[in-house]
Amino acid sequence: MKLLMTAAALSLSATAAFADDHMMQKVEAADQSVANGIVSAESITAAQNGWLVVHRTDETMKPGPVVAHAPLRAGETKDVAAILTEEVMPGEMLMLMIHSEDGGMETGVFEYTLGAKEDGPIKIDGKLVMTTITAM
Ligand SMILES: [Cu+2]
Repeated sequence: MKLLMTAAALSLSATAAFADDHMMQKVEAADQSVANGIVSAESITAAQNGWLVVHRTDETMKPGPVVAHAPLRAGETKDVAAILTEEVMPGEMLMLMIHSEDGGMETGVFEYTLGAKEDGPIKIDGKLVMTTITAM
């Protein structure tokens, strides 16, 4: 009986922890070499299936042209890799952003172009969910 109650308490707290994580959408990535043609994020937590979108950016922190994207599942994904479609040189800044799968014509097809609504960025309290890195 005592053991059963302990197990129940453990599973309850595990559920609560998952719920907290689920609400906390985020992108974790570090400065990295992209010489292998890949931009990596160590961990991404998204509320829905969607996309990791990699924009060019600079000190102004405005998202620029898209240079890579990769599909994301709802929940936490470790080690997300996006293939670069353009060359990125050492010292250039990149912005890794969570985009949704909403508003386009097709599910599973990346339809975003800069400024478009299709598969556009998610926002929490009006803020983009993103992080910036510098290519090394
Ligand atoms: Cu974006």
